[in-house]
Amino acid sequence: MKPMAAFRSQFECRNDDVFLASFPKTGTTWLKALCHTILHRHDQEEEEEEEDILTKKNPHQVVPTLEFSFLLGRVQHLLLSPRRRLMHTHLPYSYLPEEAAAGCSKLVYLARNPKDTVVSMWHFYNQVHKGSAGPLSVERAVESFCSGVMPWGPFYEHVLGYWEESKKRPDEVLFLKYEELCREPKEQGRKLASFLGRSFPSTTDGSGGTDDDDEVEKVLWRSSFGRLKELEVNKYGAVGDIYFRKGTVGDWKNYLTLDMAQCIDQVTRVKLQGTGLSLDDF
Ligand code: PAP
Repeated sequence: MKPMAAFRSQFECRNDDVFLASFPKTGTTWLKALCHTILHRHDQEEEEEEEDILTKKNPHQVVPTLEFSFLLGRVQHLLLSPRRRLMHTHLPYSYLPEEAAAGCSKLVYLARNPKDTVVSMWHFYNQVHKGSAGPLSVERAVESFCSGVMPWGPFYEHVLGYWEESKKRPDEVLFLKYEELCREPKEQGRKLASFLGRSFPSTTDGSGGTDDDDEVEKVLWRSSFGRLKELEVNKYGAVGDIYFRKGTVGDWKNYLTLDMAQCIDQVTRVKLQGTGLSLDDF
């Protein structure tokens, strides 16, 4: 595929690049909004609410997915940008441009529990193909997921590629989980900011809290599902609201039968055995 080859051969890494990576439907939109907000939170022009670029553009327009940018031939402004570059990819780790994989930049991976990923993917597919071939059944979606026939390849190999790399190079590859971000957003937000070299200053205020809680909370709120979903740009803009469905953990319980859930759990057990990684939904 030409654009992919172009991405792999033409991409030149910079030391301060930030790469985000994720399997589709594991929280990409959230990760993009969060990282952008963390990195730009002190920019003069983005201090004020009305100057927040997320009020004008969907997170996918703010942080491009590189393989799409190459496919559409829209890469020059990004590649030549004088600012610190924040980019995303759905590619498996082994497909990354050599330079990026070799470690000249920061890489953040977001994983999600497989059952919510399938359900989110299934909804998305049916939304996108509404009115065409007829809806995809949830059974077929689960079958496809379990057999590894997915856009960007099999889920487990995708996750494990980045997981292994994060263990080898923890200073350069950060592995996050959607469920942990939901459960302990402040801790995870701090971890992410610190990894990106944009730590929230941490001073204890004597009451067990910290003085910078406001700052963390502001960043989390700006990238939150509730806020983004309600913004005009995401309701009626070019990209639409397709990336904001429920944004919760455990929605699979509303769609998967016990058999389907057990089938996914079984594949998960086999694939993750001995890797030290768990992808539960808590
Ligand atoms: P992509 O990989 O195609 O870009 P991605 O953003 O990963 O899509 O998937 C959308 C999922 O993230 C949706 O999950 P759901 O179907 O289970 O609801 C969407 O609701 C969720 N999502 C989008 N933005 C946020 C956010 N700010 N916080 C939490 N979840 C979010």
